[in-house]
Amino acid sequence: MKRLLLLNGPNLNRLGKREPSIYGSTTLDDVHAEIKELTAAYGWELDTFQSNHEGELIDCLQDAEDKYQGVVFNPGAYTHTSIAIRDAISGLDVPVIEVHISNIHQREAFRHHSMLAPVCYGQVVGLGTTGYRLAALAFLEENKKG
Ligand code: CA2
Repeated sequence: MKRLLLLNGPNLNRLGKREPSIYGSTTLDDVHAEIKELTAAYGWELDTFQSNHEGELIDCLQDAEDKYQGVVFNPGAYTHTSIAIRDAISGLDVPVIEVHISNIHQREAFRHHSMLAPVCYGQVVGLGTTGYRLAALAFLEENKKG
């Protein structure tokens, strides 16, 4: 069975509970449930993981090797700072799509640059939590083609 990993970085456990004007009112549990339903409709399994700790995210990416057809990853603020996460993605044989709920290009200058985008398969930005769905669909539809 094909498998997708949905990975979220720091503070995203607070999704839907704080700052709804930026991040909306959908919780991370809601996102997990929605993507679970979507992947199941394609006959895929979904694993989810969220951590506020850089090393745990790196461990999770390393463990993803050979287990998944794709990773949908919102790295939170580590997007803009983490060479270590970039190295983990770069050394991984599984494609990663970077997702941002907000439009990072409309926000503070320090959010405009992603350390990770150059080593990711793709990027979805600024479409709210629908971005997770679109990233998952990219893998689901791409793999359907054989
Ligand atoms: O737009 C995104 O998805 C971000 O990855 C979110 C990060 C931010 O540092 C990135 O620049 C863009 C922050 C995640 C914080 O999530 C919260 C959600 C609700 C309430 C408080 C924080």
